[in-house]
Formats: sequence, C-alpha cells, structure tokens
Amino acid sequence: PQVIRREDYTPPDFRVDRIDLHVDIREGETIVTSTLSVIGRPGRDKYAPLVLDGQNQELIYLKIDGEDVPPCKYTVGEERMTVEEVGDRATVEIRTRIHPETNTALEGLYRSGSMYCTQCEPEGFRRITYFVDRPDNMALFTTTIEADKGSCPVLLSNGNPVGAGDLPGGRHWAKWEDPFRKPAYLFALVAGNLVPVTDKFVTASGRTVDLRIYVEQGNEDKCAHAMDSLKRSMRWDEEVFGLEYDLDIFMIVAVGDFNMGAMENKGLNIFNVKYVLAKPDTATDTDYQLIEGIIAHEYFHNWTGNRVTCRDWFQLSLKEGLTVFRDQEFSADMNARSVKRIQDVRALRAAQFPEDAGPMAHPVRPDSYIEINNFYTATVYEKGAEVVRMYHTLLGAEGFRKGMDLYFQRHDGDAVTCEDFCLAMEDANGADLSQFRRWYEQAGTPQVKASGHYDADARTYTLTIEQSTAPTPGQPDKQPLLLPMAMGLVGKRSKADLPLQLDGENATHGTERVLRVTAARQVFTFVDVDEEPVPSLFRGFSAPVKLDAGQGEEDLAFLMAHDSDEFNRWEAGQALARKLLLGMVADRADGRAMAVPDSFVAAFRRVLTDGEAAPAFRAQALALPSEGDIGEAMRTIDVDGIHAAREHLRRHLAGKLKAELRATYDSMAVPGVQLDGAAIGKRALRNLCLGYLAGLDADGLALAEAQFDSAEVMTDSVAALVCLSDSTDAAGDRALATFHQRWRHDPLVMDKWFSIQAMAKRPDTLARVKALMGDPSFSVKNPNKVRSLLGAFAAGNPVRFHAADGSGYRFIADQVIALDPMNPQVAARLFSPFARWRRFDEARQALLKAEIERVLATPKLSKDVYEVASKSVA
Ligand code: DPP
Ligand code: ZN
Repeated sequence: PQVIRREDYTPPDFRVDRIDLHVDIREGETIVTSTLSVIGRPGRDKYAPLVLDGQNQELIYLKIDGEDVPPCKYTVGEERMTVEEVGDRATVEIRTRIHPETNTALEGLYRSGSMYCTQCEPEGFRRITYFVDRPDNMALFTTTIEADKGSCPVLLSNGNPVGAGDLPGGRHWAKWEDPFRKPAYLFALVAGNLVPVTDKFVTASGRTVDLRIYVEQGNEDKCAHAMDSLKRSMRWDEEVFGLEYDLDIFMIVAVGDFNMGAMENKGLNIFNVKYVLAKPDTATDTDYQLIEGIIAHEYFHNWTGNRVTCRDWFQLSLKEGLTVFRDQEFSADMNARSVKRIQDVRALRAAQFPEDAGPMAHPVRPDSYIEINNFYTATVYEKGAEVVRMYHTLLGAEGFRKGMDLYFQRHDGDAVTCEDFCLAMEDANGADLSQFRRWYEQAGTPQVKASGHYDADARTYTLTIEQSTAPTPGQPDKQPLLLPMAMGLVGKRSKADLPLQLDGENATHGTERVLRVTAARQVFTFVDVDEEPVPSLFRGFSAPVKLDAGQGEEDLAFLMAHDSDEFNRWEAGQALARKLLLGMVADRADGRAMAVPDSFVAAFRRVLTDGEAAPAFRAQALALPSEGDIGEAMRTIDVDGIHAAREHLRRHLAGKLKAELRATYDSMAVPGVQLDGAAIGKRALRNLCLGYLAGLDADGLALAEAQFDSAEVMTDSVAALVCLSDSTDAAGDRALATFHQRWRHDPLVMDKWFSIQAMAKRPDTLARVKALMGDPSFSVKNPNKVRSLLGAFAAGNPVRFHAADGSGYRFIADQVIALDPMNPQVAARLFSPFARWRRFDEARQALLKAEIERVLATPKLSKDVYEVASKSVA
C-alpha cells in the first residue's frame, strides 16, 4: 500500500466549484447522477488530466458538456477515474450505481436498520460518486433525493429545503441547497422513517433557528437531554467566542450503526444513537455527560471545522484538537471544572500516553499515513486539545480570544493549516511562538524531572526543571519544547501559597504563575521565600508531560491535603497511590509480601471523610490509578502483578475502612430521580464506596444486590451490576439474567450488559465473552456491539486479555480477521491493543507477535489493519 506524505501536498489541477447531486434510492440499488462544474487551476500542466476519486461503484455513463466521453479519453480504476483533455471549465455529468444495502464498511451511503444515511469523513464521499474528494475542494452543493414515500417519508441533506413533491409509483423527492461552500467530507444525506423532536433557538442577533432531532419512532422521549445540551452549546459559543449559528435549520439524526461517535456535517449532524438517546432509567450519569460533550463538540465544529476547514488530512488536529478543547471548556463551565479536568487527564493518560510510547506514535500533525482512518487518534484529538489549551494558558483567555477572532477574520470560508492557526495566535498577540511549533512536529510524551532546594539563610528556593523526550518511530532526536508551567510554592508551616518573586524581578507576581520552560535544563530561583515550601508544579496539568518531581510520601500527602489547586490535590493522591502500587508489584515479583503502610490508609481516610470537599471530587480522589496507568510507569508491564497489587490494595483499604465506607455510602443516598450535578457527584462517591465494599466480603455483595434490586436510575443499577458480575457468586448470574430480561429490547442498554461482562474480573470471562457472541442481541456488523463486547475485552480487561496462555490474543485476532472484510475501520481499532506488544514480558511478546504475524499474513487485508500490523512489527 502507498504511503501518503504531508510534504507532498500540492493543490489539485481541477477543482469542483459546484455539484448538483441526484440520488435515486431504490431497494437493492441506488442511482447517483452528479453534475459537476469543474474549473482547471491556472498554471497547471496543460496535459494534466481531470482526476476524480471514486470507488465501490459502477459507472453508467460519463458526459462532458453534454457529450458522451469516448472510452479512449478516460480510464476507471479501483480508486479513481482519469479523464484526458478537459478544458479550463467543464460540466461533467456522471451516473453511477451503488449498493447501500450491502455496504458493511459504513462509509459513504449505507443502510442502518430501516434508514439510509451517510458517513463521508474522511473519504466516504468517493463511495457515493466520483469527485475531487479532498478537504481543500470547497464546493456549493445542491442535493435531490428520490425514494419510496412509504418507507422513507423523511428525506434530508445539508442546508435549506428548497422543494419537494410526489412522484408516480408511491415515490417522492426533496431538494436541499447548502448556501455555504464545503468539502465533500461534510456532505450528508438521510432517508428513512424518522420522527423529529423539535425546538427553537433565537440567536444573539435575533434570528430564529429550527432545531430538530430525528429518531426512530419510539425514541422521542429520549431526546430532551440532547436538545437541551444543543441549546446550551449554541448559547455558550455566542457568549464565549462570539460565534453564532448560520443557517435557519439545525438537524441531528440518531443512527444505530455508526463507526464513530458523531459527525459534524453542515446543518445535518449524524450521531451514533449512543450519544443522543437518554432517559434516567436507560442512561448513566456518564452517558449524560458524554451526550452533553459530544453534542457540543459537533455543534462547535460548525465554526471550527466547517466554516474554516483543513487543507489536507495531516491538519486534522486543526479542527479536532481545537474543537475538543472547546467542548472540554464548555463541559467545564456546565459542570465542576476541576473534576472535568481530572476526567480529561485520566482519559489522556489511558489512551494517548500509551499511543505516544508505541509503534504508532505520531505528532499531533502527522507526517505520513497509509490509511487516514487510523489517524483519528487520541494524539490528534486529545493531545491536540492540550496543545490548544497551552496557547490559552500562555496567552490568557483574552489573548486566546483575540487569536480566535483573527483566525476567523482571516480564514472564514477557507481550508487552512495548523500553521495558519499558530500565526493568527501570534499576530493577534504580538507573540513569538516559534519554539511552541515543535508541539506539532514532535511525537512522544515529554518527561520532566523537577528538583528543589530551599536555602533558609538566603531565603531562596531553587527549582531545577529538566525535560527530555524519548525517541519515537522516525524521530530519534528530540528538541526541548516550550512548556507552560503553572505553579505555586506551598509553605510547609503556613500550609498556604507563598508570594512568588524570581531572582532579578523587583516585585512579587502573585502566588500562582505560569513559567515558561524552554530549555533542556532550566533553573528558577525564587527570592524572599519565608519558609520551606513544597512545590506544586504543572497545576491543572498545564502541559501534557510525565512529571517526576521526586516527591516522597510526606510531600505528596502534604499536597493532597493543602494544595490550593484541586487538580494537583488529586494528582498528588494519584502519584502517592502509583508509587505504592509500583512498590507492591515489585515486592510480589521478588516473592515478598505486599504491604500497605498505615499512612496511606490514613490519607485515604482523610479524603473519604472530608465533608468539606465535593463528593464528585472525593470520588475522583479515591479511585486508584487504573491498571493501564500503573503499567505505563513500568519498563515491562507485569499484568498479573499489577492486577494482584491493585486488588490487594483495594481489599486492604476496604477492610480497614469498612465502617467509614459504609457510612459514606449511606449518607450519599440520592432519593428518587435527580440529575443535577450535586446528585451526580453523590452517586459517584456512593458507588465508589460500593465498589470497595463489594470487593471485600459477603456483606458488600449483599449491599450491591440490594442496590441492584432497588435502583431507580441506570447509574445505580450498572454500578451494582459491575460489582456483582466481577464475582463468581450466584448473585452475579441472577442479576445479569434479570437485567437481560428487562432490557433485551433496548440495544443501548444491551451494550452495557455486554461490556460489563467483557470487563468482569472473574477468571472465566473469555469463555463467557465467546458465548455472548451467540446472544441474539449481538451482531458483529454493528460497531457498538463490537466495541461493547470485543473492544471492552481487548482494551478494558488487561488481566483477561493478556492471559498467559495467549487465549485472549488468539480470540481477538480471530475476530479481527473475520471483521476486516466487513468493516476495516472497526477491525483496525479492535486490533490496536496488539501494537503495544513490546511492553510485555518475553513470553507474552512472543504470543502477541505471532498473532500480529498471523493477521499480517491474511489475504486481502485492508489498508487499515495492514498499517497497524506492519508498523507494530517494524
Ligand atoms: N469529525 C468527527 C468528530 O467530530 C469524526 N468522528 O470527531
Ligand atoms: Zn470532531
């Protein structure tokens, strides 16, 4: 397969200025007729042919300026059509036949249940018709859809409805016109038997926008939260960024079969049902928060992505990193800010740090790819958002807003690059961000070491910061990065933040400031420091680094109790727990008993019983680092040791604090159905306590059973079911059967039922997962099902997936091979945990590698899986 490189970018020789699309949907085949106004680029090679991307379709005819093109003038290959001797301006008419019903890749036009829908990002439009399918081709679209009126009464596309009517034979048509230029990846079409849930939004300038969420009949009562989130997003973007919606209608369609979370098509967002539908008895608090965040994310793309789009797919983070940052800020404003930050950092550590340390490591702006679908990654999205956040930290909220304003002023209606964004931030602020650009160029997570020294006589505190980044594929040598370091010094005696004055400054600069770390080694000397401090560094996680501040148990416990930065209070607790767990893993490996010091239990008790701290924060602070997080800190990941140590620590804490956990459990009860932030926080803490208690003894399991039986909201039901299904006690199977009986007709709830079992700690989990593939609710063709059963097992159950006999590896590799011909994108995702094979012990390495090689040897492997497999063993 061909490698696509960023440095090879050239503008296309021909662009499509306008497209008039006619899509005639019939059972078994769809006929697409597309009329393109094509314009040649001035200065192009005069022999340059017109090249149109296109695949998986059958050409019926090709005309230019109304005439059939003779066969000697064009060729049609697997991936494109090439037409010779096309003039500066031409009208190209193409008719093709496609088959949405058999499109299992779910790219282009496909059938999901009874509806027809599209997914065109990044390169799906070329499966609908021949086109210049690249984001720098921004065209005006009109779309006419024809279909059976009985089965597809609703016909939607981008922009505004401009006509509709009936046709003979029970058929009808509708025409849509999008007044905004857009790349083909933002095209969307939906035809089906859907019902709208409607509302209105009045923009800041007084225009009324029609809001519609289309769902299948029977789901109308599950859209209120999505609609409310949409309206709050629209208001927030006006208030925070001065950005108003620009069409008279905004539609969301919820689709059951979808490769991703959602898609920001202009005026017609298409969503995975998982991120739209919610009722308290079917969706958890986490689901509610995800819906809020993803509705906001896709809506925010209207400006950051659609009005200003990407020049090429290497610039993906231009829209994704920026839009993730925007949705994170929105959710932080809607909920508790520091808890949101903690959740985001947890997610970054769980997904992005391992990616950055593995064979698929790539910069936020990648240099090359084989299959672009493999680059919708945690690096492009979440690390990209961290990069945007660092501009915000360096320039301040106002400076950032100035940069955004200039970015839109310069580039509205254009397809641009990450460099253009950086330039706008620089120019609006008179800032020099040359070194900052390395964040776009270098892969890998920087390691930062900090050490401090207090000189009581001189009243100075010297802070030394060293940074380095390990080599990643293709990048052996790394340069120092510009790290914004938000920090404070907490007085050991006063337990308060001390005034900060650097040597050479003539005044103090508050008690918290952002220092710019730019060199590989840099020393900061603070003067007039009244007492010995404990440094609190990278507050709020102000740069995406791995920090080793060399702090011992005492300092970490101090920061846990006294840091004014809530994020760093949490961080200190995580660091303390990680340190302890790593020690326990080492002890176990060396045949020593695993011991938990009383001081750790005491620190844990203080947080548990701290009535001053918000329950949502306490729940975060009392959750131990995940098994993946601990593994990241080890040279060779000791899967069994980590699991054993973590379980031992959990049981130890539960045993020592049984009474306190139970008291907190009781005091956090939330009567009835309440969905506000306070209720969510209480449930989080209560269910955290339940987790500890249920893992301890029969009393705890009985408590979980009682909660399962009486739960009024899905959050409580799921939390109890997780506890019960971890154990081999008969109560687990009873609860799972009850749950199945009650929810087997609700696909989204069944997804929970599958993933709870796939992630269960019990030893027979693999056998159960295999059996669950035969459940009538399971289908390998539905991405949500694959992710909830197979994906949850491979990525969310380290101790079972990495079973020493290789049974987990063999099973998932078999599924990848079976899935690849159907849906390469989902297959490649499922396969991605194998990429980390070098991180494990020799025996597991050999087993993993053998499976990767077996997959690689499979005939007709997709580019998607090929890229992951080949790069893994390279
Ligand atoms: N562009 C889509 C998004 O919003 C892709 N899933 O992330
Ligand atoms: Zn996005």
